Amino acid sequence: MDKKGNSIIIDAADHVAKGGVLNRRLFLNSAIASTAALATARAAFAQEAVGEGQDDWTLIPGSSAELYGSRSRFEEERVKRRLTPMSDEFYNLRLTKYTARTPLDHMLGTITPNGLHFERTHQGIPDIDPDQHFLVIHGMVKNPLKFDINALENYPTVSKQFFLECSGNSGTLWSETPTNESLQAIHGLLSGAEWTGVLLSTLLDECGVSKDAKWIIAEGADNGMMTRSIPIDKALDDTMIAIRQNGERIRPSQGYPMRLFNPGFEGNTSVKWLRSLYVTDRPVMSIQETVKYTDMMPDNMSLQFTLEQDVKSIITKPSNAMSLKQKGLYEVTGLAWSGKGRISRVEVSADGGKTWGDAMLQDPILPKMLTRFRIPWQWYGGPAILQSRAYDEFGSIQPTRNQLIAARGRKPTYHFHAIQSWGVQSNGEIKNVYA
Ligand SMILES: Nc1nc2c(c(=O)[nH]1)N[C@H]1C(S)=C(S)[C@@H](COP(=O)(O)O)O[C@H]1N2
Ligand SMILES: [Mo]
Repeated sequence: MDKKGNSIIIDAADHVAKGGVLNRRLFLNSAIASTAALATARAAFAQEAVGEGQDDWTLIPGSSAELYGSRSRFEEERVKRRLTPMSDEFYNLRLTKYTARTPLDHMLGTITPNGLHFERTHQGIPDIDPDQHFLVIHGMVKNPLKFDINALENYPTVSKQFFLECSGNSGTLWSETPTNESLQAIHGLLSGAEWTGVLLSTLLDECGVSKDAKWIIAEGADNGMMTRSIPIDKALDDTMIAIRQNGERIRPSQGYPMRLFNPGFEGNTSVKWLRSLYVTDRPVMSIQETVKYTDMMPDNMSLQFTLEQDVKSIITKPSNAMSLKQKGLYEVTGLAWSGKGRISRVEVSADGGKTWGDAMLQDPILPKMLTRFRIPWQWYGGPAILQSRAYDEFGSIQPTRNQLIAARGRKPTYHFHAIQSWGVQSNGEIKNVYA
């Protein structure tokens, strides 16, 4: 039914997969779009009630302008990062203190506001005075160089949108039983932003890198002195020294005043509070690339330097952050991304992966950035299993959880990128399930 009570006829031909998955173009019909909006609303308001019983803000002048804008106090209450840890075998208490997860259920586009960007530090956030912080580039170079933030701001900069994902994101889905934690807790180590910085290739060019150089060792100025080895090919490609995030200087939690940013790579390699880049012919084999951030295979051998994030997608709405209040039309929407490049296709299933329909991809579709997808779905009121499956332009396909486990076993804790399932119950409740 639409708002005026007329029934909306959905053609049999508009069903593109079983379980109510509909043609993505149906939302171009405004009657259908508004019906879906109505079904998704948490509470249905009768139209005549609008305007009644609310304060009238038109009667007095509003507050004065601020030197630095802040959120509505109501949003401060409602939209927050999540600090609590995952309560399962893969996570320990240290994550509570040093981890904040993005509220993906509140994101509608692809850019994460700076105050909601996820945050992961191993040893806390240093309080760095930018006048006392320098980055040195040394090792196998002709002229070692030293930069402060002001020097970097005077170089030609590039601004590009990229996702950042901790390779531990969604790691709880490796476990035997499906967790009851929220969308935000499971997948919230993921954000998207416009990063501005100086391409590392520009600085390396000025330093005169030896032709025998193969790796660059990046080190942070935090208490943990995060150290990672970056292949020279990546360093000469799109790696940047990021100094701004969505237009403003990057936040202390994101690496103020400067961080390494490796587009598409696991978050850990994007070393924050960057102070040293040491050019060399071999990787340093730091704790972060030996004990941690390696993927143990079924034969107990570990994959090392699995740097590129795999093709992946998640449904952010509906998710277990909400329950469905009534039968009818819904919009299924979510995010897809690949560390290799652009997303080329996303499919959605409502029957646990037996049949699939193509979702609409929202422009712009940028390489190594989140892409939003959407598709109409009719909920008949019975059980349903919602899934999304992403493809990238290089032909990589997001695997099912069973395929991923068949290939990699259950020992890895990082790089979980398989299809995730939201189990819709008959009463409208939604749970994370294994299908
Ligand atoms: N110096 C330093 N860099 C660091 C870390 C750290 O603890 N210290 N954490 C890494 C990890 S594990 C991740 S996932 C990303 C998180 O970046 P964000 O906090 O800006 O989202 O930063 C990486 N860079
Ligand atoms: Mo991470």
